Amino acid sequence: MESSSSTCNYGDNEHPRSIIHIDIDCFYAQVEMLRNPELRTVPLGIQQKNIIVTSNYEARNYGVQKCMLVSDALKTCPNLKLVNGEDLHDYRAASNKIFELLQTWKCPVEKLGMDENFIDVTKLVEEKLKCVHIESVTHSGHIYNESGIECLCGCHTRLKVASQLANEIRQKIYDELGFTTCAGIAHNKLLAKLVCPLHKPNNQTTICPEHATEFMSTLQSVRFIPSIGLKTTETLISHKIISVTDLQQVPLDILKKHFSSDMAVRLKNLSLGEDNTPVKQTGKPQSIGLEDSFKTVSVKSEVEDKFCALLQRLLILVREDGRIPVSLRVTLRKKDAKRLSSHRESRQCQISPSIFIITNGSLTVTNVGQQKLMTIIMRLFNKLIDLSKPFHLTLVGLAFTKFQERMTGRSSIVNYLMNDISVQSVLNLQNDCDTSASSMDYSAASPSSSTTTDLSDAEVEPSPKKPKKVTWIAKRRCLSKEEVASPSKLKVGELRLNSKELEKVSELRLNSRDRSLTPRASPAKDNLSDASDTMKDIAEGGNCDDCPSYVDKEVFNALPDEMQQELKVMWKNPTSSGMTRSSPRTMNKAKPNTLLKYFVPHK
Ligand code: DGT
Ligand code: MG
Repeated sequence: MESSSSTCNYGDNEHPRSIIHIDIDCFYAQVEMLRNPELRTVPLGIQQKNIIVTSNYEARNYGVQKCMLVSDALKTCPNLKLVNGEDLHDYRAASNKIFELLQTWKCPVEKLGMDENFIDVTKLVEEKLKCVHIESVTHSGHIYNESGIECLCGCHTRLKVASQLANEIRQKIYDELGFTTCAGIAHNKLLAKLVCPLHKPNNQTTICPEHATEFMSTLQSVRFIPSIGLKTTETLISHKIISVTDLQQVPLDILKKHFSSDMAVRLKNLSLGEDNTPVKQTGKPQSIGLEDSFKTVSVKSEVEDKFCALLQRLLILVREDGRIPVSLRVTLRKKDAKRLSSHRESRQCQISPSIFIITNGSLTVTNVGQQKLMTIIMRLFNKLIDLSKPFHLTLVGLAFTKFQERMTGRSSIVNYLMNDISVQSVLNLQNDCDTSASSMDYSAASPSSSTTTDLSDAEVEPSPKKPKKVTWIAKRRCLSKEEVASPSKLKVGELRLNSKELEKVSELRLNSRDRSLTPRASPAKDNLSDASDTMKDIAEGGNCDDCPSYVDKEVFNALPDEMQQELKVMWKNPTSSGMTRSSPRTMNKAKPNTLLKYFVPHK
């Protein structure tokens, strides 16, 4: 459950936000029907093990339900066509495509599971309202309990516009990807999600704030409130708070006896349909993993086969993700025959990024690289299992848990040039022209994924020993050879520099930072000669006579002409650009996030 600290505070009677919740109809079934159109007209069930995890609406008409046993489903609908849905790859790919499409509205999008997304269209609604006559705005789709007095804050009109947007979004998902969807539209996430399935399939429902309490009271169990989990439900039930109406009616003081004060308030608010949690833009996952469960495996060679199969599938996911992994985790579930129980154990270690090669913008691993990974996996396995004794496993898992992030740190120029990012993108260097250097580059591994490392990388792979500076030199050499750097998942349209320029700028900047930290040594002394030549080549193209003294000329010269001109104008007219020449530090304070700041030498 969200803590109250992560909520936005709005005035009591104001409903400023417009939130859309979108859910794909019979998701796995639609993926299968898109793959094989013959399935569209027959009752279809998606099977995992002996369970129907979903079915198309044709099958639902016969009474086939989610989580039915396959045997029961076939009794209910003898002509049910079954498709195995245990390989989630295509479902994940479809889910990612939908998420990517939703980004095109430039609003915060929060992914919830595989087929649900929240979109905060508040700003878009405001913009739309500037160009339309309020009287001409109508609702699209269904409205929950239409009668209602116009709210003074104007939310009815905003929700009408949001419903039009929801319709537009759903239409685009259908036109471009072929999926029908449902949508819920409300002033908060809770209500948007809850009204979404009211008119299934392929439809949408809007609810206005004045109906929130009444709508919530229609929920039979507190468990139906999305952020109330099993444990909270149990506690509530143990105190005879079963339905949402019970929760609405119980005095807050009583709730506070059983829950923390924050939690009690949150529960009370939820029961009344109040929810201030923001739509948080979803980023890339911190780890990418797969697991395989089975009855029992007790032979090492069988375990190896399982890992090998898992690795093949995992490498496909990593390729699609685009980031270069630098850490690998192995998980086992061990069965304890004596205690009739099982438990999980994991070990992880760093891996060399040089195992991964980027060819034509796509991440690949050679056969030799795969063998290396298998060696690492089996070494981790040996750490987890004492092979001198019998073992019984019921699950093996593999996950890449840390990724190399390049040029996405706080001071990266990417951050200065993108408007609305939460930076998760990676600029893929063409590191296939170099192995030694990139294998050293652990320095920029994602800080967010600093999970504990059970084994030191030295036990599995040699740890990086070369100094950072050498790494950068080798990388730059690589660039100058290839002249390519492809931004795989970066929204290039949002950058003013192209990827090649960004690479150059960032490398030059980092290099100059290196040099500013260490007094310039003679090339012969620190092996910088190649690097200096390359720097000179790049620097020769531009002209920075008008730059202030603190500006790194090489960085400046690597910028596109128009940006150079823009900066020169700003330097010439410091007052109009809101800066003074007094010192770079003052400049920093005067304009905290301007391009100019980028030129302040790092201490
Ligand atoms: P809908 O939204 O009611 O039209 O139908 P679905 O199939 O989209 O259902 P939803 O949105 O609850 O779940 C999305 C997908 O997730 C669904 O197509 C299959 C999978 N799924 C749902 N429930 C379960 C479950 O209990 N177990 C497993 N393994 N997968 C599930
Ligand atoms: Mg769905």
